[in-house]
Amino acid sequence: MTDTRATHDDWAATAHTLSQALPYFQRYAGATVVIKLGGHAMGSDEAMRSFARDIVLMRHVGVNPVIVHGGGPMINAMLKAQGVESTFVGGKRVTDAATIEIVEMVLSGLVGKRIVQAIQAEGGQAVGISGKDARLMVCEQTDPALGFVGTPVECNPGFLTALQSTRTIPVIAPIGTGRAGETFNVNGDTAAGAIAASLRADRLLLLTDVSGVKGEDGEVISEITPEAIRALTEDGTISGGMIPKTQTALDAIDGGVRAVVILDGRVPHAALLELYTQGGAGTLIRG
Ligand code: X2W
Repeated sequence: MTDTRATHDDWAATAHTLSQALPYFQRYAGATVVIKLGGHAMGSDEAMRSFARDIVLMRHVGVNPVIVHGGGPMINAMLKAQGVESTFVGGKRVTDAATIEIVEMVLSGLVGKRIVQAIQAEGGQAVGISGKDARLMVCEQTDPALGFVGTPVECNPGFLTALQSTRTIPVIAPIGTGRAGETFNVNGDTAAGAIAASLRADRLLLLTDVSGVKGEDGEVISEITPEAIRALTEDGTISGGMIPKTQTALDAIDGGVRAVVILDGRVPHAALLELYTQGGAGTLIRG
């Protein structure tokens, strides 16, 4: 026999949680939230299902979610299988002609469509595109030494707003087009920051594999200003792989994004925790 009292208590807790979330549902109704899903945060099929469910829930309560994904580990695996060597300089993959083909195939073909399928399995509607589609992200070469690595110089988000009117969730691979029709590989965080700025997004959530920006005491800082980030970077407290993320955050805020959150995408329901609970998650950066 099932313990109906325990079940009833569980239901009561769920109803309480839903009720508590009302002010947050109201606050973010109509907001544009760009979510960068890094390859390291994608994990298992179960984690993907849970992420997709959270995105569909956000859409359902009136948020306009825009997904920009990475896929570094998946690119590495495919390059290895094809016997193509790969190196990184300053956090960016040196991308020659053979590499860019594989990068585009993996990001636009495999990773993006996996996310689209996951969202649709939860009852949402999504389309997978890259920065090439509708000239969403026009790039210039970042540095000749990096080959086909691009820096976004112009974003045309009109197509994304058109998708919003049909409640369709865009899933964007960080591939850009050059003015002469080249294909560029763009760091996923950089792409998410540029797209969020072009949309003047209310939030940019960077779902990573770290819990947030850590201070001198090694503890995650829950809220920080751009000035404090600059100071912590100068004194070496913020270092290594965190620098491209904090730089993306600063650029996004300069570009008109209201706030950026760096958080651990491996934590179940990370995006919901951030938007719909008082505690939030990770590090909030606000100008
Ligand atoms: C990245 C694009 C994918 C990415 C790469 O080739 O790995 C550059 O380095 P994560 O999972 O977000 O790291 N591009 C230029 O950023 O993936």
